[in-house]
Amino acid sequence: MSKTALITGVTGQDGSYLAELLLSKGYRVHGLVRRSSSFNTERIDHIYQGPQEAERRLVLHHADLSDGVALVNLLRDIQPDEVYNLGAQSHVRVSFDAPLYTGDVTGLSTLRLLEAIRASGVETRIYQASSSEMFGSTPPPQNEDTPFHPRSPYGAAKVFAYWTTVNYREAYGMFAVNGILFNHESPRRGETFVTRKITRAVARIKAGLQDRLYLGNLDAVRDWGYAPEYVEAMWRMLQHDEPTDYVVATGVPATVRQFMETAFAHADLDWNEYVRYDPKYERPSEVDALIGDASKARETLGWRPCVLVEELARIMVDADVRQVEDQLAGAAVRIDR
Ligand code: NDP
Ligand code: GDR
Repeated sequence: MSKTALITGVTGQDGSYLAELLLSKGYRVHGLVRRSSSFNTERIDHIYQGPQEAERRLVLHHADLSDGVALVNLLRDIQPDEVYNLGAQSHVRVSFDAPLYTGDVTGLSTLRLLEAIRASGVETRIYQASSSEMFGSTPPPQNEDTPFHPRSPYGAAKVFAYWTTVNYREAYGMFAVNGILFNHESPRRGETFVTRKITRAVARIKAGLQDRLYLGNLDAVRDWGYAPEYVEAMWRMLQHDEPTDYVVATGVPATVRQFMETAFAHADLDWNEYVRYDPKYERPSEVDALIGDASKARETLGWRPCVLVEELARIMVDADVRQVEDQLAGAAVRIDR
């Protein structure tokens, strides 16, 4: 019997890779999509199956994480074996501008989902997308025993969601796990996160479409991994016998400046000519350094990262260069007509 999974945040970077992974394993995948006035399914269009298709294995449902009743109904109808809670307002800088909204969607929604599981009576395992941002100002290396000290409304909301998940495991015996994932990127990364902002700008500068890139703090240290490998870790957590929490990281530190240098160098560009500082991109309180120790995931789940930060930067630049070339070719065809 094939398994059934529900993914919240299926239209996001991780949701799209996870949906691909689960489909490749024979799952029937249900995705929660929030209503938008414009299309928001670009990352999953290539695996989309319309309602008319027979044997549909990817089914999308309109719902919002703020709507607890919709979550109960959805769970009762779908009866998933596994739930992956990836939906969130996931931008740290934006969480300072929209703190209450972030607290609601990123924090309280995890509680809504856990309560919806109880209310619907569904027997399911649940993965919570926890974050290295919870460690905040606690110095690296960070592992599962490192104390949390969040530095943003986003980080604080994720701490609430983390402890709520632990509590439902302890109080109700739910198979509920936290994956504490460090930054992970890909060509599908949202365009306003710093890696993608940089690689997209490199591609556009190379094509003559842009001549400036404005950034904030270049000294922040992050541990950047490759998103397709990280969704594999999520899946492994739910296949293990025991529900417990795991750090997922490469253990390799790099500053924003180093990522930027690698990306520009890969396109034979000198970043000094193009990059300028704008304080607008600073945060009221910054997370200086995140470097993960993923020994537990390696030893318990057999999970290991392959793509490290320099290769990651090159993969992302190459993908953005191809995307800009395709856009320009498309525009040329339209002009020809
Ligand atoms: P994205 O921002 O790419 O995706 C977030 C998803 O959540 C999108 O599908 C978005 O929908 C959806 N969403 C936002 N608000 C709501 C809402 N009110 N109701 C329903 N869905 C909503 O994030 P990532 O894929 O990068 O990350 C996945 C999860 O992992 C997030 O929870 C994030 O906080 C967490 N995380 C991410 C890390 C990373 O480095 N990428 C590291 C650690 C944790 P829409 O497409 O319409 O915007
Ligand atoms: P982060 O990712 O905050 O780590 O959260 P982001 O890419 O936004 O920032 C990384 C670092 O780069 C610095 N920075 C800039 N950031 C952005 N976005 N734009 C800029 O112009 C810029 N200039 C410098 C930031 O100050 C920061 O230090 C990501 C998200 O995916 C979260 O959802 C996730 O939980 C964490 O990673 C782990």
